[in-house]
Amino acid sequence: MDKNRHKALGLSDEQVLEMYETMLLARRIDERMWLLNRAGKIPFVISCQGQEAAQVGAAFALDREKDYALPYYRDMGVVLAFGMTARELMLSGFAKAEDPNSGGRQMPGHFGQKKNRIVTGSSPVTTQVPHAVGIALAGKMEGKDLVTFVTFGEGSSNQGDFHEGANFAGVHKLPVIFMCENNKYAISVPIEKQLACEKVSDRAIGYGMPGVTVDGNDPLAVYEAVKEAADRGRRGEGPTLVETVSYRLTPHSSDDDDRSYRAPEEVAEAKTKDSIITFGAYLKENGIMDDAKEKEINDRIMDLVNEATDYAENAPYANPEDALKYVYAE
Ligand SMILES: Cc1ncc(C[n+]2csc(CCOP(=O)(O)OP(=O)(O)O)c2C)c(N)n1
Ligand SMILES: [Mg+2]
Repeated sequence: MDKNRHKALGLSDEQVLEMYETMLLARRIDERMWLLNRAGKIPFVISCQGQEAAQVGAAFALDREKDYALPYYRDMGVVLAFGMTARELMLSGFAKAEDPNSGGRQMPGHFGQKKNRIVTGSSPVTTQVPHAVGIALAGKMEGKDLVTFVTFGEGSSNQGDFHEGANFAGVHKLPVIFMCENNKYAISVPIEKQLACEKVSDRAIGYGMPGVTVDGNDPLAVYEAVKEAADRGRRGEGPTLVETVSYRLTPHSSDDDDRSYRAPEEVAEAKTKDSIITFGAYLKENGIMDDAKEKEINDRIMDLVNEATDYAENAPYANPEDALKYVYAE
């Protein structure tokens, strides 16, 4: 990466350090969740690993006081940047009553937190896309200065919901940012078997919006693309499709064994481009972080993860009679 690229984008040293810390926090929470799952303490993990740079780079380009996020299950980096805490994510992992996402009733990864404008989603993939379009329409009708940011995987970009949502947003010039986190697999299906076009972003032209593909391991490239999309949306010029290309570094979920469909060498090769390493190196090259600072950040993050784990493990479960809460009118 070129020197001081962040300055040209209007980002301060403090802001890029905060981006790095958010990426690292997401990674360390995720790693802890795998350990807890293998120890039989939490039921399920679906990872952000390999996608932190895309998630955090994008979130930092938004107005996190006003804009709406409609994340998909891997977006730990997005929700942390929007204000969800390590403790709250761990409460969801342990399925405890105090989990703000669903009171421990949904699987982990079903993010939702009203105060931070993180809109809850459903398990069928891509259903969040029409919701994002609807919120953008409501914002436009009410004259509000808001952009909606919705993410999904590349496999999910084949679902009708994506095409219907993109078309409606294109026709009505709604301020929606469609961000496809292309991690090259949809469970066991590789990208070559998912799309007949070369890029997911090629689909944008069909809906009258710009489509760009950027390096999903580079948080600054994603920041730049999403910032431009947000500015466009705020100017009333309509939606944008951003595709971030990275790689899913873990199996699909804690219930998947990826050795049955991809070579370990392929995963090892992808790990050499891990954004936690490459963005850390960028910060060091630019004199923003040194070894001592890196250790201080790591120690602080591990303290947070430990505290969150202990708190969530000891927190009470929901009462059985709360299972139907909010399902029917109270
Ligand atoms: C409508 C629907 N079909 C199938 C599934 C099962 N499913 C869950 S995740 C997934 C793969 C999605 O792949 P992709 O969109 O590339 O996202 P990734 O998991 O790779 O981030 C599938 C098929 C589902 N949840 N919803
Ligand atoms: Mg995928």
